[in-house]
Amino acid sequence: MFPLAVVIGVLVVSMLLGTHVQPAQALPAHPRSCPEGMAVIPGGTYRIGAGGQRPEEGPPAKVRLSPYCLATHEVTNRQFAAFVDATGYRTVAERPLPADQFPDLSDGERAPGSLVFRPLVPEEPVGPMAGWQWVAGADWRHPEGPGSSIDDRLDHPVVQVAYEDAEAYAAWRGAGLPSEAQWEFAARGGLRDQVFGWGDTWDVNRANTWQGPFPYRDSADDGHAGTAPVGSYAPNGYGLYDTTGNVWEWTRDWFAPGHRLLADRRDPRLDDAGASSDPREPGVAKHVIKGGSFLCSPSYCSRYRPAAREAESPDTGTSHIGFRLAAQPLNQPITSSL
Ligand SMILES: [Ca+2]
Ligand SMILES: [Ca+2]
Repeated sequence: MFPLAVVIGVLVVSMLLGTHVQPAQALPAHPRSCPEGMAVIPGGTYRIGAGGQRPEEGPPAKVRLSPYCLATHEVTNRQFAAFVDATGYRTVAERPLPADQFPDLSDGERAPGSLVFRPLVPEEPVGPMAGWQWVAGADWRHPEGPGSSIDDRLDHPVVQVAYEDAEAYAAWRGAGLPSEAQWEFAARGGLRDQVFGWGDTWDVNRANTWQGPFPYRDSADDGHAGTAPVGSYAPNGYGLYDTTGNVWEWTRDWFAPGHRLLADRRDPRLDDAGASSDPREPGVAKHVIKGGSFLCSPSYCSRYRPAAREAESPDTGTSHIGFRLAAQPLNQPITSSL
């Protein structure tokens, strides 16, 4: 122990010199900050995935993340419209299929369009498409096809965007898309190994999902059938909205069953399309989507859990997939995956 007089002497000298005694764990000189509309996600070590749920989610694997920024909201129709107005960008769903790649299709079959969900009528059998159908003329401005509109949905998440559409928007904003590991860590909201983004108990009022018999009738007990305006439900512990439900969200990772390829790595991501595999459709490289949507019900998919994941073809826009942006902290050296 130092004599009290010596300690006091050091403090006095420090004050005279305009300095102060540093605590053992000094705070960063410049606290991390993020671009407007994004939250600081502190990073750390966690277990991605879950055991005892669906086979593609497990077993859990330890990964480590550097700090990063993630948008607090899904990208809205209003934001995507500003991008299209500024750049003239045409989404994948607005382009006809190229004749040289699809020579066996008629002009009508190559017409622009996208996948749209429509509830089945009572007694209608649930086929493999479970209510999904290809609709010519469906695109981000007409999410359910000709006659539908986003005029009263400008603050809803944009949908009918393929992966390259999400990438193009992100590049225009000077941002990127999150890796699966980043997306899941953020969706957990600071909790560890819990089932939902707020704890272990399901709460229908915490997110926009589906209630009632899927794919027949959504009773909308949560207040919304179809998409909801972003931010309609309580945020998670990191201030992120709609990481549970509303619309699925693209991540930059290619899909492979389980997390073996990410295990024990720092800022892991699966960038190799050749490593992608979906047992249901071998040979087709797909991206990971996360968070579930307004179509997820406890009886049918439950994929609104942070650990849940789905594989989606990058050229597929649908009426329940959107995205959110990620970025590096503004005043940090570039160390991680964005
Ligand atoms: Ca709902
Ligand atoms: Ca979402």
